[in-house]
Amino acid sequence: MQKDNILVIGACGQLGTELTYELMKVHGVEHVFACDIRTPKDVKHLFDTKMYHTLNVLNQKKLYELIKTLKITQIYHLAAYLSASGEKFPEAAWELNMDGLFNILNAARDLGLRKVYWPSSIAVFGPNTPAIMTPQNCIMDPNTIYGISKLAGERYCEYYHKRYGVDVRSLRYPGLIGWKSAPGGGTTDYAVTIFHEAIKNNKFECFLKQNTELPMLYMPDALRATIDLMEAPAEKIKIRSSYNLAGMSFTPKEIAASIKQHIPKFKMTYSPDYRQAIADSWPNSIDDKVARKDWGWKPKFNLEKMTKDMLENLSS
Ligand code: AKB
Repeated sequence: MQKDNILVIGACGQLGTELTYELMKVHGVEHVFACDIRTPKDVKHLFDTKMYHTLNVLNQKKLYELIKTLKITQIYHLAAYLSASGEKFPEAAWELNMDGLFNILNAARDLGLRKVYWPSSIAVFGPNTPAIMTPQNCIMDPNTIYGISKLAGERYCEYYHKRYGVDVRSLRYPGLIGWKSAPGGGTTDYAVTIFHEAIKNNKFECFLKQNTELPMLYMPDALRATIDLMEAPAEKIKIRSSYNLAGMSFTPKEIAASIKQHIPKFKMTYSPDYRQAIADSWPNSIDDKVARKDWGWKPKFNLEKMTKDMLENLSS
């Protein structure tokens, strides 16, 4: 059987960098291509320039050309503005998040791609969503541009699956935490920066209040969930909007306490900014039983295991 050729769009981001390398382990180095808006010169510390291509996903003509030239059969489309940067640039965020997705869904339909992955987020939920163990289906009233674009995107994914048979799959990521790549523009980013600051300076000023509980997921779990979902037989994928996905939930105070177990001198202060309102509109915890049942999802990391792993890897 012909091997799949994979294109990762938004490959220089927090998830993209790690996912590209994980996909190479599954599909082989020569079958995975990374692209992003940056020039090859700017990303040579991340990728071998032979497998890297500069692409603005809003340029449909170039996107279609690249898919044809590289004989791409699967796309992971990760390029997006996140919640905090989306509030700074709402129009640009809407354009990238929506038109970028349309270009990918249309390419899948027009060029016959085998599969598409597109991430959604807990940002699809809003102030009237049940905040504790948020179910798969419930009131969804996001009040950030990012959340609104992700919710609209979910509806489009389901529509393209039903109407055109596009095999599109998606996960509603919580905040992602990893040590290999830096996040950018998210409300949950504090939970990554805190580790770097704890190691460098033994202190961190958090932009959220101490008791703001949010759902989070450690990167090895996020990578496994993404690849397991994409490798699952199509008939197991019953949800074509996006699956709830959970790892752990914690507050800034709890993650600080967990870090203090390893770095007793660590001190946390709080100076909430505009991101507090975004966090307050999101769930505290997520019920992911549908993902568990449909394709066997199960997280491996809790707060303690993640803290130990993050500190060990960042310190070395
Ligand atoms: C953000 O904080 O915007 C993202 C997300 C939860 O989707 N990490």
